[in-house]
Amino acid sequence: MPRLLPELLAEAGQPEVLRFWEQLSAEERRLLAAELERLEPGELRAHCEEAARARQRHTEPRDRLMEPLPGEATGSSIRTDTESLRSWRERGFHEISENHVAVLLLAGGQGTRLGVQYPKGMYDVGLPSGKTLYQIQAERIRKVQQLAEEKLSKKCTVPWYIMTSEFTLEPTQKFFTLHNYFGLVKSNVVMFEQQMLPAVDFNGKIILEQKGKIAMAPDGNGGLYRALTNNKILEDMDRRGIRFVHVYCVDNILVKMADPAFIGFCVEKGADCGAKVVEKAYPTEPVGVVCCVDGINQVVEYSEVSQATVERRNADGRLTFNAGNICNHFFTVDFLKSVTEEFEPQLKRHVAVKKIPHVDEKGNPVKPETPNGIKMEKFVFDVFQFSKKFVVFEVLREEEFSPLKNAENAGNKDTPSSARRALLWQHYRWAVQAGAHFLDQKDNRISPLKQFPDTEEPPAVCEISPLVSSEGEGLEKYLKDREFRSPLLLTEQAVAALAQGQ
Ligand code: UD2
Repeated sequence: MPRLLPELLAEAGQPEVLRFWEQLSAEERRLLAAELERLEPGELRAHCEEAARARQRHTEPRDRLMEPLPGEATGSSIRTDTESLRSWRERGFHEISENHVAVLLLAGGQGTRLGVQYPKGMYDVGLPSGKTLYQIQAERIRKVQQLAEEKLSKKCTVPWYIMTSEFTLEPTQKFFTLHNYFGLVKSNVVMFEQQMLPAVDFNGKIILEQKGKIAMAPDGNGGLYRALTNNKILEDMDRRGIRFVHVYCVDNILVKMADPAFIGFCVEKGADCGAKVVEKAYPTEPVGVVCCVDGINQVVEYSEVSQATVERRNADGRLTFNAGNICNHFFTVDFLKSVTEEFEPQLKRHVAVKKIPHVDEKGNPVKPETPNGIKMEKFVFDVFQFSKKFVVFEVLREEEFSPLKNAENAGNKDTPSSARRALLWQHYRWAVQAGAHFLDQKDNRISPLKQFPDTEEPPAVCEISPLVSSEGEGLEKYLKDREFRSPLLLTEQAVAALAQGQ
């Protein structure tokens, strides 16, 4: 046994972790030792003790302190005059063309609800093109760079930072290599790893998933701030001259990468932090609500609000807490520096009580039927409380939010098919708005629908490559007054052919 391991574990108050040591193979011992050596004993002890206490702790419900957001903190892509929208977009494109903007993907989650063994970004929701979430996002970055270059006649780069975890780093790297970084320059895609923490039982003891393996979990998407420091990411941003970062989560198929309107809005308002919101679809929708707690604007997560609060309505029938967080955030690099240098240790750890597979005293595997352990997570939005100027930007759900969370089971929302449908409806709308006519099996024109029921398939299948159009712009020249049979796959090659009148 490596000499320091027993000392390390005694100091952390966790000597039992080595109870099966004698039965482990050389390789199992090596892996366990490597995992343990990454953990600092003092921090490990604090983590385990805090987890056990947190289980006992009565979490003070914040409901009675919650108030809806004050109007002046909110901007909107829906309720704003076209001139303001245009000027925000121009400002956003200007910052992009100056190489001031980066995107940062939170991709360290385990995708437990979706039930796949690989990173969610590699998921193919069944689009005609077969594109995965990663490919769609990569192509949207290429397009926003291209649009900024065209508008401001300046070559530019939007670097893509991808936070992974022990579960997702290697497969993500391999996937990007296999696909040649989807046409992006490799050095502009920076992958880094967030920390993992042991899950503990209700007595504060580390759970062994196997005889030689600790049950580890990523430390939540708020692990971002620690990971930025550990991996010197802000230094990398400084070297590139980045000033603004668009942070987003992996599973929203409609995410607008480095959205110029959002970036421009936040910059024009002098914000150091911003969050995009959509109107909540139904009271119990699993999205945090952006609101004001005890005078401070922040997000209260869906798992931490009472049923009565989520169902509260105003006199006009609208939900009182209506601003749904879609995990699309804006930060200035200066603000991220203040968080990593000063505020990160103050971030609250949220407790998740889970069923965690483990081994019993004899080393036999057990799949618990009731919760038996605790995982502690930080949330990415918990830094909003430290902001000097926080703004909220309201966007249209059907244009910007359709998350892939759950496996395809009857009754489930936010599934592969709902994500696929959301994207295909959006592209169908864009095509119809650009003047396209779709034909049915008998070559009759399908009458374009005015209403868009998102539970049904669109009347014609149309998928538009992000390399062709990012928000429905520029399609008239290919589509206006033309007839198409379904499915229409509008790739760069297809539009080149259309441009030549074929
Ligand atoms: C997130 C938001 C919720 C709402 C919803 C919309 C948080 C804490 N909650 O809830 O308010 O906006 O998304 O879809 O942001 N991740 C990591 N490391 C981790 C855990 C998660 O990188 O340790 C990533 C994960 O890969 C994903 C994102 O964070 O891209 C959100 O994680 P989630 O799907 O677990 O969050 P969810 O749906 O509970």
